[in-house]
Amino acid sequence: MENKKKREAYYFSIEFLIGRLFKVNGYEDLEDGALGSGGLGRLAACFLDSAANLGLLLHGRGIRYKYGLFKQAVKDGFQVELPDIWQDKSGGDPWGARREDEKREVKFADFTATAVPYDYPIIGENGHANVLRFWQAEGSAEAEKISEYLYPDDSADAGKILRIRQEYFFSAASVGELIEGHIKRGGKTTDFPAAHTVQLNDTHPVFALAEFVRLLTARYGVVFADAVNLARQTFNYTNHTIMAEALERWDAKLVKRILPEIHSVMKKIDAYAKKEFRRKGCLGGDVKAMEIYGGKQFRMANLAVFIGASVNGVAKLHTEILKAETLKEAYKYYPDKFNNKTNGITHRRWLTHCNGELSAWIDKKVGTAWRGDITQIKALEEHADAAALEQLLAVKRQKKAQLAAYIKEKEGAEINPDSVFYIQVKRLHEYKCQFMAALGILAIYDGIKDGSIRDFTPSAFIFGAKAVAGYKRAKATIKFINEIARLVGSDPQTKGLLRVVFVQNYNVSYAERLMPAADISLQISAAGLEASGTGNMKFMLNGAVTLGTMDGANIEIVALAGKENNCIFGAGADDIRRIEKTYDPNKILRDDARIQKAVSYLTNGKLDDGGTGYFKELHTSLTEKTYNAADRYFVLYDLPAFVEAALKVNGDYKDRLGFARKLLVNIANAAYFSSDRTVREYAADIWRI
Ligand code: 26Q
Repeated sequence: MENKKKREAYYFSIEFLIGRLFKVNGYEDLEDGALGSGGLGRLAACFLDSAANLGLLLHGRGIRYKYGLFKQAVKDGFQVELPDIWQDKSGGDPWGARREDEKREVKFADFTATAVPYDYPIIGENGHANVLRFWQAEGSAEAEKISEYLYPDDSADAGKILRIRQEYFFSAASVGELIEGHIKRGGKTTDFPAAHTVQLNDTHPVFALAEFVRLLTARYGVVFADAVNLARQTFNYTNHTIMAEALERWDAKLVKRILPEIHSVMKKIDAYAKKEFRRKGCLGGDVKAMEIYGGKQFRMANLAVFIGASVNGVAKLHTEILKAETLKEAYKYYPDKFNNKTNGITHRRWLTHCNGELSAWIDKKVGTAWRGDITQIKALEEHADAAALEQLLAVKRQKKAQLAAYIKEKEGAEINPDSVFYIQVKRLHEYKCQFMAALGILAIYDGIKDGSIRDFTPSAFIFGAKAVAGYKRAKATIKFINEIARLVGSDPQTKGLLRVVFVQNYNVSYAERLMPAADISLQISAAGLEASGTGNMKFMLNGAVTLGTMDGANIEIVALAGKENNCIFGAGADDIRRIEKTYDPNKILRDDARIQKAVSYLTNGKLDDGGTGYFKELHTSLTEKTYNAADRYFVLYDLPAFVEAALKVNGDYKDRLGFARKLLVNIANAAYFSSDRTVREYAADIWRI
């Protein structure tokens, strides 16, 4: 086999949450590159950083959105969405290099869009440079719409069509670029996989598979089965969620209307897959579960699993759930594809860059080698003497004071830097259970007032989260938290003890200030639903106790840093499976007076939702079956344990050095969660670069 070029890896992602990529003189007030909504997009950015620093050839491909994720303001406690015009701050986009010479056409049935690349260099500290390429759609007003917004509202057909166009647009531009470049350099179609491998970040770029087959058969004369085989040696798929509503399915009718050739290629792949299933002795229900096309819809995850050489989850538990539940039929017939790649974060951004004080302290204790090789941070464990722990507490105090000053300036809210900082920052979603934290705070508030909670160390609960614009319960939760902030902050009995702050416009730059300042990291998802979490890792690395459920990477965090140095509570994924059929939140409400009291704030008139009906809606979500089961995310089930755990860590905090030791052990054991480790694993096991 001819193999002149080393194999290079490409990361196709609909999101890249870069943040402030380049903090260089003169550009300090550059806006965040918020071309993403959360963990999946930030993971892509961390991977690029790690690959560049490890000298691995990993390039990114995505969309150059005109507007990033909306900017969030909070008015009267309600989220308001404002456009994020990231390119226009401080003189446009100084880092993207427009590549006229590399532009290409992407054809839809009704029009053709021009895909113009903007290249961003991703440079490691060693000078190794990879390229992140964002495609911008041009050529007509309808073409330009394609790269206007991240996640346009897809509740109606017009929005769905736009989403399909976006996904196909960047996938097809990238696949076309790679194949054409390969042939131009004298490569043969048959040795394409020896020179390229592609990681599909969730299902959003999965049209790339169909486009690859389409292009090879239609343009390069490859026979269909060979094209499928080449695709199967090239592409790999990462799953980031088991939530049914996020597993993409596209209406075949819509696909046919705007991408007729892709429609027929995907149908052909489905027929080809079904033949293979039959050869493997797979029948009936198993075929239905794995099928790509059932007559009405295309199931993108099934397409990705059938073609992908590798299928991975992003934390151990998540991968186990994929194998046992979500994709169990595929696991039965294709067990070798499945593997786990526990997520990671780049310590360069999430420690060195965002926490200079802690980094300098680590240098003093163990030397500076950890900056290049994060595994060396483990040596910190030998520095748990009282003097060292006092220094660590002083650093934490400093980061808390800095955050408090910033919050005062940005939000106008006062936080005592000597209080315990509980922080929960992440996308607002019911499964992430911000609502439970809010109810828990109300239970603590009541407990302080009625005297049942004594010796409570003053605490601040800090939240940051964006809610998808059309997600009513998420927006209601933001208002609820803000009302609780008002209630506990204006009550003379509690205001010195309890403080609640919801920070506006949580983004990467805010995260860089929040992660170093937490004492306690809230990771309280309903077990089994948070694929991994990566915020949990950032808090750990900056020295915080995880107050969390046995979910996602929390499980691996406590396995490494010890349950005794963190605080785990609530139902596990197996508990939830056991109770889910018979779970009755109304029974919990009837039987537990404290919970009943906390929940009553939704309806007792002490909190005001401004006549929106939001709080009634939240109450309904707990007590009535709607589009979901009553309390679908087991908030009331876990709430008593959450309150108890939150009070337990509050008590632990009183033992200053004991608490500092927990922080230290967490930091010392965080190296495993470096994306350097994760990217090395992808490179060795999947990409073979
Ligand atoms: C799907 C269909 C229609 C519209 C939008 C979507 C959609 C958009 C974004 C589905 C999912 C996302 C984002 C998912 C995400 O960020 N997942 C997170 O990925 C992290 C990195 O692996 C994990 O750590 C988190 O646990 C997971 O929630």
